[in-house]
Amino acid sequence: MSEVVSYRREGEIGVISVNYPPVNALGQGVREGLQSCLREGLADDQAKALVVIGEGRTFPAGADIREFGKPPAGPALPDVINEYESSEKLVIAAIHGTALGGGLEVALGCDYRVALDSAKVGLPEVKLGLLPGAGGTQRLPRLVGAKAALDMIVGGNPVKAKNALQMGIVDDVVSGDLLEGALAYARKLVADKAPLRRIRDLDVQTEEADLFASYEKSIARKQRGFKAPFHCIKAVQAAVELPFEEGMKRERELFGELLVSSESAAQRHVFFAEREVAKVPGLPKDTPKREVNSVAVIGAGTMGGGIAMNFANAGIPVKILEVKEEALEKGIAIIRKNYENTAKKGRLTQEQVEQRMALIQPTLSYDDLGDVDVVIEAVFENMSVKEAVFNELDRVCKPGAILATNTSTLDVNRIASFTKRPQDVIGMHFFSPANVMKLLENVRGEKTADDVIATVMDLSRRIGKVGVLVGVCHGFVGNRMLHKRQAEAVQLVNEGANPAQVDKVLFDLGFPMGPFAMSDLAGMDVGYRIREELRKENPENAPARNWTDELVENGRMGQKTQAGVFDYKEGDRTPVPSAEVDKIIAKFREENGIATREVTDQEILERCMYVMVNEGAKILEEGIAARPLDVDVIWIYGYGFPVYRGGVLFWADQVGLKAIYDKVSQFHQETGDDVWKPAPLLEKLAKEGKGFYS
Ligand code: TC6
Repeated sequence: MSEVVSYRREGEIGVISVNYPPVNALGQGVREGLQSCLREGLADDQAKALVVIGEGRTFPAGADIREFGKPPAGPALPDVINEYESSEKLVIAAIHGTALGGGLEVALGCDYRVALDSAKVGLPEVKLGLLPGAGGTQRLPRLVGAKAALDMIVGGNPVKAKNALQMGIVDDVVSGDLLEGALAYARKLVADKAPLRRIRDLDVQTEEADLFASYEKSIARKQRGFKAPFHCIKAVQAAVELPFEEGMKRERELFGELLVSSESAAQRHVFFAEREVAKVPGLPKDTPKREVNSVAVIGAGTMGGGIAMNFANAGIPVKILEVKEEALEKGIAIIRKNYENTAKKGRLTQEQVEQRMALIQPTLSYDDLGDVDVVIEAVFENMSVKEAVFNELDRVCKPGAILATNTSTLDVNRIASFTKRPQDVIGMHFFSPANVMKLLENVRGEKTADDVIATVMDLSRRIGKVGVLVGVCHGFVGNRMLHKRQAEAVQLVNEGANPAQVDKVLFDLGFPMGPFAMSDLAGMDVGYRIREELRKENPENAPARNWTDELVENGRMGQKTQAGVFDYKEGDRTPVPSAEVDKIIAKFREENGIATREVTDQEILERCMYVMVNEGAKILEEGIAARPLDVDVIWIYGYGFPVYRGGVLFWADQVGLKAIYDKVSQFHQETGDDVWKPAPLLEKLAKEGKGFYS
C-alpha cells in the first residue's frame, strides 16, 4: 500500500486519492501508488468507475522536477498513464488547483475530466526546457486540434477551467465540493452506460497545411536560443503525421534529448533558484512582518511613477509626492498614459484603468505621509538630496513605518544615518522600467531590522517581483558587475574592436542586447555626468576619459537623441553602426597614442563575461550576495541574462572555473588592473576543481 496514494470506495465509485504535499508532484512513490491503486480499483468488483483526485491544494502539478537528472526509478509515468488509458473501467480525473505537466497528462490518460471552476490546466514543461514527455504532445492535439495544442505546449501557459471546457480539455466544470461533483458525474456516466473514451483512438485535426513551418517561424525571434519550443513543435507534428505508438516513441526521443540538454538543466536551476531567493539565510521563516496596507513614493519621475504603478496594480493604495505641482501633474499624466496604452492593447479594461488610477493619490506635502506603512524614495541620485528627503520622512512618518530608498549606487547605511531610526531603513532597488522588470534588489543596511527585511521580501512577492536580498556596496550586485562589464567593453573598442562586434558577441550569447545598445537605451549622459562629477571632485582617482565621453560631448546621448554609440532612425530602436562614431573612436585612439590590433570574438566573450564572474566571486566572498543563486536570479530578472544559461555563475560552472581562473590570472598579469585580480574564492574553487554550485 502506497503512503502517498490511497484507494477507497464511495458507493459504486472507486476513489484514487493522491496526497503528496505541497503540490502532489508525480515522484516515484506517487507513480507507484497511482499504478497500484488503479490495479486495486480494477480488481474491486463493487467499483463501476474510478475517480482520480488530489488532496490538499491541487491535482498533481507535474512530474517531480527534483528527480530529473537522477537515475530513473520505475514505474515510468508514460507507462502508468498507458495503464490508465487501457483501463476497462471508466476513469474520471477530478481536477482542482493546477493540473500541470505530468498532472494534466495523467488526466489526459483518463476517459473524462471534471474540473473545479477555479482550476487551471496546462503543459508548462517548455518553461523548464522540456516537453510534455508522458503523452501530452500526442494526446492534447487529438483532443483540441494541432494549433490549439501548439499554443498550449509551446507557450506553456495554463488555461482556466472555463476555457478548458470550451476547448474540450475538460468535460464538465463544477463549483463547491469537487469530489461530490466528480462522483455525481461518474455515477451519471455509469447510469448512462457511457463508453470508454481513449484519447489515443481519436484523430488529430490540423487546420493549416504549413502549420508547423509557419509556427516555427512565428516563434523564432522570441525563442532565440531556447531548444525546447522547437522540440515541442516537432513532437506535435509527430502526433499529426504518425500513428499513436510511433508518435509516443518520437515524443520520448525528443524528451530524452531535452532532459540531458544544458538548456533544461539551466531552466530547472532557475525554477528552484527563483523560489530559493525568497528564503533568506539566517532569517527564520516565522520572522514577524509589519502590516503593509498603504505605500508612498517620493518622486513622480519615470522611476517613481513606475514604482507607484506596481502597488496600484496589486490593489495597494499609493501616495505619490513631488515638490512642484507641474512635475506631479506630468508624472500622473504619464502613469495614466501607460495604463491607457495597456488598455488599448486589450490587456486592461477602462474600468481597471480607473480603479488603478483611483488608488494613486498625488500630493505636494510631506505632511500627508504620516499614516503610510512604507515609503519609497525615488529622487535624484545625489546624497544631499537624499539627506533632505530622509530628514523629512523621519519628521513626518509614523513610528514603525518602513523607509526605503530606490538608490542604485549610493550608500544605504549613510542614507539610514539621516534618520533617527536606521533599523527601519532599507534599499528597494527597482529596475527600469519599474512597472515591468521583475527584479527587486532589496538592500539590507547594517542596522536594518529583521522584520523590515521579512516585510519587504514579502511585499516584493505581493507586487509580483522577484525580491533578492543583497548587502551594501557601490552598485550592489547587479550594477557592480555590470559596470565592470561595460568598462571592459569600452576598453575592447579602445584596443581595436568595434562596438557592433562587441554587441554581437553578447547578443549571440543570449543577452537581449549588447552593452552599447544597452547604454544607448539607458542614455549615455547619465554615466557621463557621474564621471564628470568624479573628475571634478577627485581628479587623482577619477576614471580616465574614454571615447564615450567624446560621443556625449558631440550630442550623442543614445536612443533619445537618435544617436549614441549607434544611429537610430526615428521610431525605430534598431541600432545602426555609425560612420561618425567610427571617426570619433579613431580620433580618440590617435590622440591618445593607442595602437589598435585585431580583437577576436573569443576575447570579447572572455573579457566581458569573466570580469563579471570574477566580480561575482568577490561579491560572494564579501557576503554582499548570500549565495550564487542570488547573483544568478539578479542577472536573469534584472538584465535579461538568458534563462537557458541559468545565470552568470551557473554559466561559469558550465565553462569551468579552472579555465576562467586561468584567463583571469592571465589578464591580470597582462594589464595589472585590479579588476582582474583573481577573487580568492574563484582561485580556491578552481584549484579544488569545483564550481560555484558544487
Ligand atoms: C513535467 O511534468 C514533465 C512531465 C514529463 C514526464 C515524463 N516538482 O511555486 P510554489 C515545489 S515537468 C517538485 O512556491 P505556488 C516548489 O519548489 C513539471 N517540486 O507555489 C516549492 O517548494 P518549496 C511540470 C515542485 O503556489 C513548492 O512546491 N510542472 C514542483 O506559487 C511550492 O511551489 C510544472 O512545471 C514540481 N513539479 O505555485 C509546474 N512544483 O516550498 C511547476 C512545485 O520547498 N510548479 N514544487 O520552495 C509551479 O508552476 C508552481 O509551483 C505551482 C504552485 C503553480 C504548482
